Amino acid sequence: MNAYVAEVLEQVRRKNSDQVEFLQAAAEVLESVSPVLDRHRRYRDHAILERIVEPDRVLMFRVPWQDDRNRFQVNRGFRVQFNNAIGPYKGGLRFHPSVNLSIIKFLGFEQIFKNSLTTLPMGGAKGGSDFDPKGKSDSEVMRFCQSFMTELYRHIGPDVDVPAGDIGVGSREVAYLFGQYRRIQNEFTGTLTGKGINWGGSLIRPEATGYGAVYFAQEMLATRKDSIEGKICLVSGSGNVAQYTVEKINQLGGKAVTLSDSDGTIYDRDGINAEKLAYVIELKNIRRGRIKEYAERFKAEYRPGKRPWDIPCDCAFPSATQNEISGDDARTLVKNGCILVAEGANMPTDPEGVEVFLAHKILYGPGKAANAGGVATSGLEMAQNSMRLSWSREDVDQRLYGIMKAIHASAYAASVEYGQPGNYVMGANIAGFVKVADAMVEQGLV
Ligand code: NDP
Ligand code: 2IT
Repeated sequence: MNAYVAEVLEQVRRKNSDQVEFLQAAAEVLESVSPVLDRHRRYRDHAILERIVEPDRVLMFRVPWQDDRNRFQVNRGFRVQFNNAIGPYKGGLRFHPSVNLSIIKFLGFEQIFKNSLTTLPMGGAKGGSDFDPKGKSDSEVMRFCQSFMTELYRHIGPDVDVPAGDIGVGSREVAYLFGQYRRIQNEFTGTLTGKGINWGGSLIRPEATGYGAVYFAQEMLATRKDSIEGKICLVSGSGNVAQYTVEKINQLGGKAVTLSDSDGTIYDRDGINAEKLAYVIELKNIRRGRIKEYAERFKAEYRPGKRPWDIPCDCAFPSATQNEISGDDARTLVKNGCILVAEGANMPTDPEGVEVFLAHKILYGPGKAANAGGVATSGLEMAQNSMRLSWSREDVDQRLYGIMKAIHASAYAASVEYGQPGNYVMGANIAGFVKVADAMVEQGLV
């Protein structure tokens, strides 16, 4: 490894020793860009690595709210504005009990390079709370969102920082957050993305991350003159990303056979067709039920407490959460014939698992490339809001498809340029990094 990279990585480890997820993400990116630092002295002279690993600012705040029994509750809110060298801060909000500073920093750090890859002008940020929307009434979620925004509003804006959804933050939460922002600021601007279609949202944004992940998979398969048609696919999670991943797999002639949630996995050998997917969308987004009910409804197999990875497949689309594929899971996938992994989730494969996929030279699309379609379409929502226009489904889908092709092409080109053709981990990290690093060099020491 390049000596400068090793030195900065050591500093990062020393300064953030308790931030396991952030260290994992930082180590992967820094190790990947090591050959770039060997070739280009200017990044060291401009202290790019020291600067890029330190967020511009970290906001942490109290979120007090009242539950339906009038009891006072307090959660912790976060917004990490990591880097705005190429555009306003942009990234989702995650509401999940596991949320802490390490998780928000890892997500914000990844977002810098992902957003750079999209070809659109967006910087990197992430936020959220340890609030758990599960089991809460709509009124409780509304009061929580209003309280969260009562602090966050002063730090965001259409040219400053544009939040969106992530785990636990879907159309309902974005709507409550936007309503409160609009009220406090007395302005109607595109300060959040993922908005409702009738009030500034973009068509295809709900579908974008899942569709994009499958488009990215198609691009990887095309390098081997193959396609998704006829492929057996495992999908984890059953939320926003998983749902539209299944829809696009079906549209392109593949067969999705699993979905999961934190309680277990359903395995439907006949495939999760459009009708069954409509049931899942209603179950998860309206009734807010558990995936187990699918097994009862359609006589599919339910595997309590298990993830999908030991089921034989051609392709895997992890779409739940970080570190959901271990080294052992990766070995099992490869042994069972899996030839492609496209990450809908952020950092779903742990470092040992990544090594397994790279060693076996399977088509492995890391999250910051494969799931960039979501934030890219958020960028398209921002563009439409600025113009006060809205584009058709076909138009947005076409642009999304073009962006996923461009991300694939630039990641592939960087992997070739640095001597490891088809290593998309290296390629995506380098392509995403160089654009931001050059902007930082050009803009001076800030
Ligand atoms: P949702 O909240 O809609 O769905 C999340 C799904 O993952 C649920 O099925 C949930 O199960 C499961 N899940 C969440 N946490 C865990 C956990 N700790 N263990 C097991 N299962 C878990 O979120 P999204 O679909 O939006 O996000 C899924 C992933 O995709 C995340 O990694 C997110 O960062 C990433 N992503 C999302 C984008 C977007 O546009 N939404 C864009 C790019 C990436 P349960 O209901 O039991 O919690
Ligand atoms: O991880 C991600 O890229 C997202 N959750 C989407 C962020 C966004 O701003 O649309």
